[in-house]
Parts: sequence; structure tokens; C-alpha cells
Amino acid sequence: MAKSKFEYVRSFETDDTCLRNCYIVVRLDGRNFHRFAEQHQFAKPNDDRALGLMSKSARSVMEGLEDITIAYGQSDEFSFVFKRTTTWFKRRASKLLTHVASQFSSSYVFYWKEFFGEQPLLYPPGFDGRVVLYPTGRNLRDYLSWRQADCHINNLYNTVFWTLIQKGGLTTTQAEDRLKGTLASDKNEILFSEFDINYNNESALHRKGTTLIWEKRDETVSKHIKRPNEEEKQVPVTRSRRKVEAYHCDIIGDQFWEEHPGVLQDDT
Ligand code: DGT
Ligand code: MG
Ligand code: MG
Ligand code: MG
Ligand code: MG
Repeated sequence: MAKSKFEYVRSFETDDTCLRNCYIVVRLDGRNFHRFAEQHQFAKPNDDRALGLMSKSARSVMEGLEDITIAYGQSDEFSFVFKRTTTWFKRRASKLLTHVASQFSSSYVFYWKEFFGEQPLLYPPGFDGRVVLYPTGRNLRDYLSWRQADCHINNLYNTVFWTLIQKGGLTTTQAEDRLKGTLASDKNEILFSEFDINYNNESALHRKGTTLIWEKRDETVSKHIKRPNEEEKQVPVTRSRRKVEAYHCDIIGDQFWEEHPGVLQDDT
């Protein structure tokens, strides 16, 4: 068929193919969630409904979009890692990014009720996103470590801050002053000596965030079998199924990666 005279506009599209061999990371972050959390009365410092909804939405992204091997989330953000050999959408950054962001956003709204019940969603939330490429497994692990360290630093601060207010009776200004210049050890000490709280015993979900990976699980179902000239009978059938599993553990050290060797692909 003859091309129309308008066809040339296609050449204005820029090439945004992600460099081969690199891990492709898409990170989403809630837009102005400071306000969103306040308007929807999120519990402080951590709202388990909100965190559950974030994870559910991330699962929906992983289950619907191929080649994401691991996702890590905390607060109002989630990072998705595509395997380095993915050829999905011809590795076009804009396609990968917009698919992840739109699937995540629509899931967040779609599953809202499952986590917030009758509490209404007051306005449509948005998420910004970016694509970052990491050429080595070490770089990728350092990226995820950076996000988990961020989770730790913020959660320790927020835990002490809100404990000083909710249990210690301080105002927000007084709590801020109290924490100015304190180190992690000082914060642990305040929690322990003044409030009898051992930070390490606080919820792992809040301290470590959420890591989602694919795992093979054996699933046994019983099936009806009817052979000719035989009575119908029930037999157990075991199948191996891929499932997204959630972890709230350390991913900075080696242990997690040794226990799940399939997540990172060989660097050679
Ligand atoms: P942005 O990302 O530049 O559009 O602005 P924000 O406000 O989303 O800032 P960000 O992403 O740096 O910080 C996340 C905000 O979300 C932070 O103000 C605290 C709030 N937030 C996230 N999770 C929770 C939660 O579980 N409970 C409460 N109360 N607030 C939360
Ligand atoms: Mg942001
Ligand atoms: Mg945000
Ligand atoms: Mg954020
Ligand atoms: Mg289309």
C-alpha cells in the first residue's frame, strides 16, 4: 500500500533502546505521597494497608509483565528489575517504563478496597518512574542495597520520631530537636532505654521492605481419573508452579543471593 505523505513524522521518534547485557531497573515513586498519606489517614510511621497495597500492585506488575526477576519496595516506591537478556518491547525504555507505571497505578486503584475497605479513595494517585541500567550483578546488588539502606535509615528515624511523640508526649518540633545530630546507635538507645523497644524486634516488613521474586513451588491437587473398565478414582497430581513470593529480609549481605541463585544472571 502506498505510504501517506504524513508517514515521515515517524522519523521524529527517538531511539531509546536500552544497552544490551545490562539489567534494566524501573523505579516508581508515589507522587506527593506526603499529602496522599495525610489525606487518607495512613498510620504513622508505617501503614500496613498502604504497604500491602503497594506489594499487591507490584505483584500484579510481575505477574502480568514477563522477564521481571526481582522487585524491591519500601514506603511509596517500588523497583523492578528486568533480566539482563530481556528482549521485551525490544528493550525500549519508554515502553518498559510506561507499561510498568500504568499497570502499577491501575492496580493500586483496582485493589484499593481490598486493603482500605470502605474508606474511599479521595483522588487518583500518580507514580513517577525512571529507567536505570546496571551493567554488572555487583552494580545491581549495590542499587538494591542502596534502596534497602534508605528504608533502614528512614524507618529507624521515623520509628524514634513517632515513638517520642506518641509515647513520649513530645511535640513534632521537640522530637525533631531531640533527634538532631543523633547517630543510629543513639536512636537505638533512645528506643531501648526510654521506651523498652528493641528496634531489631520491630516488624521486618517495616525495617527491611519487601522483596518479590519468582519461586517454583510444588502444588499437589487431586484429580479424578476414569480408565475404561475401572472404577473412577482420585489420584494426587504434583505440579511445579512458578509463584511470586514475598520476603522481608536483608538483601544487602550475601545470604539472600546464595539462597536464591537464579535471581542474578551470570556476568560472563
Ligand atoms: P514526591 O515523591 O517528590 O512526589 O513527594 P513525596 O511526598 O511522595 O515524597 P517521598 O516519595 O520522598 O516520600 C514518601 C512520603 O510518603 C513521605 O512523606 C511519607 C509518606 N508515606 C509513605 N508510606 C507511608 C506510611 O506507611 N505511612 C505514612 N504516614 N506516610 C507514608
Ligand atoms: Mg519522587
Ligand atoms: Mg513519593
Ligand atoms: Mg518515596
Ligand atoms: Mg498499541
